[in-house]
Amino acid sequence: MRTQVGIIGAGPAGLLLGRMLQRMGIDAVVLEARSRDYVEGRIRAGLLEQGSVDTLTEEGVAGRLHREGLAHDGLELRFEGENHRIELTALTQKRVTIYGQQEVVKDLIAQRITDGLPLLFDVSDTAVHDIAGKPRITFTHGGVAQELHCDIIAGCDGFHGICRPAIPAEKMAIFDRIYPFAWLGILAEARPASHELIYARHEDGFALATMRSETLTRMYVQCAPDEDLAAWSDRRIWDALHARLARAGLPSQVNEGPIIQKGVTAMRSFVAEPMRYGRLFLAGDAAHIVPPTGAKGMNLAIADVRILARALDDFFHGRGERLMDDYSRICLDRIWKVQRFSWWMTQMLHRYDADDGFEQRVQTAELRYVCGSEAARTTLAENYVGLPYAV
Ligand code: FAS
Ligand code: PHB
Repeated sequence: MRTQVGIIGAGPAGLLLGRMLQRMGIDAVVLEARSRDYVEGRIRAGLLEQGSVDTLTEEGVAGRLHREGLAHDGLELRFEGENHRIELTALTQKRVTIYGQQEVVKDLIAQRITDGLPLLFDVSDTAVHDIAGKPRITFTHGGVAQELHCDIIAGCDGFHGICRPAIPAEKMAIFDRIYPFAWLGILAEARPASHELIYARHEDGFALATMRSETLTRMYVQCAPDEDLAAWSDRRIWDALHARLARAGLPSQVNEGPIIQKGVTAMRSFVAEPMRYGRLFLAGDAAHIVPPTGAKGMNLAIADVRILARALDDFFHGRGERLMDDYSRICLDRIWKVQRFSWWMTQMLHRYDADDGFEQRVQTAELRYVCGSEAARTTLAENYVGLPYAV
């Protein structure tokens, strides 16, 4: 097999890159280890920055997003029983939209299949070769060993993929922070606690009330990093949510209902530099991980592939390799700003067990400052709705 760009991974990064290249007249093959049902059923991110919505709209894959997505103009910070609204749109003239990552993935897969473009599920034994020269991808599909010759390989295979490890360790710098807690997330058939997101800091730990629709609520509670899901009965989860999201003197807003999905998400900040080696380019979680407190993971993947697609457009259409050479630097500028914001939201809102009281007081002071200062609220808002794109 031969193509211009071999894309490994059919998550948001790989699928959106494939769509962008298609519209630029560049051939690509997308290889995915899992089944279509699996990738379309994976519950992950839920919030899209304004830029991500605009990008998906430009790429002609946002029809359902505009019909079913929930646009938000604000979010709520809750601590010490007080509620403080951050007026995102009034401060930035931008909105955020709730639309599950799996819905984005479904829309991109449907578009690629409708267009009859190569997207292979259930591939195995994927390996990259000669990434500094004439790249090849070998893999097994349908029990048959295959070889894909390409000019460029896009490593969109997530944190546990094979592309990042294919870059010689001595050529990479790794930056890694593992937080001393995780999130236990639930999906429940119940009305959301509020029409906007609620980020709550509580002495028992962090909680987040978000949603997927008017009748499907998505909620998270801080838990131990090695939490045993079996230790959290439905009752215990609901009790923790009622307690951590409580407003002084007011009834709980949390609506209970059948929990249809539970999972524990580790909290980590990770960056691999650079994001390119020869003809291999990393994008999305293959290169970086952010704690979900800032709602940035999927949005950062979209920002990466916007730059990669434009770089490959220049390369394949005779406009040179300058953007390819600048790819990593441009991506990393945004990535580290987003890492900072995600780390800042995480350290401001979570309980640190090792704390002797100092961090807890600094957290309270920070939250009070943010809620009391329009400049500070604007800073939070402009990072949350999404920083301007460099390209
Ligand atoms: P992805 O991991 O989505 O996609 C990579 C794809 O590559 C996968 O489909 C995988 O099967 C495939 N692959 C891997 N190895 C392969 C191989 N060898 N050959 C072929 N294919 C291979 N972000 C938020 O903003 N908010 C959240 O609440 C949130 N929750 C999350 C919960 C979990 C459990 C996880 C793991 C992540 C969460 N994230 C969240 C982050 C998440 O949304 C990522 O940022 C997003 O999926 C990044 O997209 P991709 O880079 O495309 O990687
Ligand atoms: C979600 O809706 O899953 C979500 C929203 C905001 C976050 C994290 C997760 O910060």
